[in-house]
Amino acid sequence: MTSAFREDPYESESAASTNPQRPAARPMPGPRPMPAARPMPAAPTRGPSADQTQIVLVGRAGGGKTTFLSAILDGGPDPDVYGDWRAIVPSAGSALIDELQASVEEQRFPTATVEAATETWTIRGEYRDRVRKRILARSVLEPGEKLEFELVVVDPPGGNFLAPGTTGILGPLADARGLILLIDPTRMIPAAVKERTEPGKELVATFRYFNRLMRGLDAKLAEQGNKGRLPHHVAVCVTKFDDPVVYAEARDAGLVMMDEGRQPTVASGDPAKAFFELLCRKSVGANDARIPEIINARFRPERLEFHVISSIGFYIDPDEGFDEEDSNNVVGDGSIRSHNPINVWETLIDLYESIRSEQ
Ligand SMILES: Nc1nc2c(ncn2[C@@H]2O[C@H](COP(=O)(O)OP(=O)(O)O)[C@@H](O)[C@H]2O)c(=O)[nH]1
Ligand SMILES: [Mg+2]
Repeated sequence: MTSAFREDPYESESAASTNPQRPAARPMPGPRPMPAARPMPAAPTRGPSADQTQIVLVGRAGGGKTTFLSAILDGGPDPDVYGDWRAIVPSAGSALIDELQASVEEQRFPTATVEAATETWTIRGEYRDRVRKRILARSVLEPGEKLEFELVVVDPPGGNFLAPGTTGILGPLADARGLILLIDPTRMIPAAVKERTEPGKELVATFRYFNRLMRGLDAKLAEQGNKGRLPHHVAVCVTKFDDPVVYAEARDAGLVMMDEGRQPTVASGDPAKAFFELLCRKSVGANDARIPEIINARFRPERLEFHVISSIGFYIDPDEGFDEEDSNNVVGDGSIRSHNPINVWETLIDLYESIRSEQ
């Protein structure tokens, strides 16, 4: 493929990631670390639904926004670590919810978003009872805390991020407390880009989406009187980790470990950040190498989090468990074999907690 990048945002998306190349086996280090302990908050003083935390998903066309939402709708986080959480959608339903539900039931990816959807979901959670050590070395069981917040779901076609000033998305983005910034590695890793780009089509560089979004957001907030860095809490997420090309890249960089023996993962925090930086540095789009430094300059470092996620996860055989030789979760026509999302709910809850810790 040539290195020319085109302006048209609506490049075609390959439906399935089916790379026949199998990565070589390599031993993986120990179990997943527990997330850093958060201070136990005092009993909430406000009514549960008073929390209007707005979190918005941001990412290029085909980057995995809608599929991320289907994993939120269809699942929950690891209950041993996070307790019980679920998403409650408006009872009136919507075209987006219908499509997400149909895609889950039919074990396929949601269809490409054509019309921007903006709706509010309620995220409700209850942490497990926690054992706390008190003075005099006595262990005390504290009841798990109940939480509820609003997730403002803005799911525009990714192309809207190329012209943010005219497509009405800057308002919700400027109002949001949290951004989930999806980075699609299959539009960066040369082998993946080559495999997926149709002849005659050129790739819109990730940097173009990112740069226009940043400039638009900066301008909008400056109009509202913001000085200095952007105020958002940001979860930077490398998506599609289950894709064989993406997995191989992370594994070859020595960043993969087994998640409690279940399936491979890249730990959130420094390892995920290292993978994100490596992808930007090696990307087919030379300008993508600048994305990490721009993120560091635009947002406050203590409000940045890094995750490597997959909205579908790897294929896990119900009897045999994970087998690298048979781990491709997307087959043939784009059917999804099993539902094992990695770090999707965890990203959402961690981001919410990061916002809440400053409220
Ligand atoms: N392997 C894999 N592919 C994914 C994943 N999420 C999205 N995709 C692929 O990317 C395509 C676009 O995803 P979508 O969620 O519609 O992206 P959006 O345009 O950002 O909403 C899907 O049709 C899938 O082919 C994932 O977690 N794993
Ligand atoms: Mg979409």
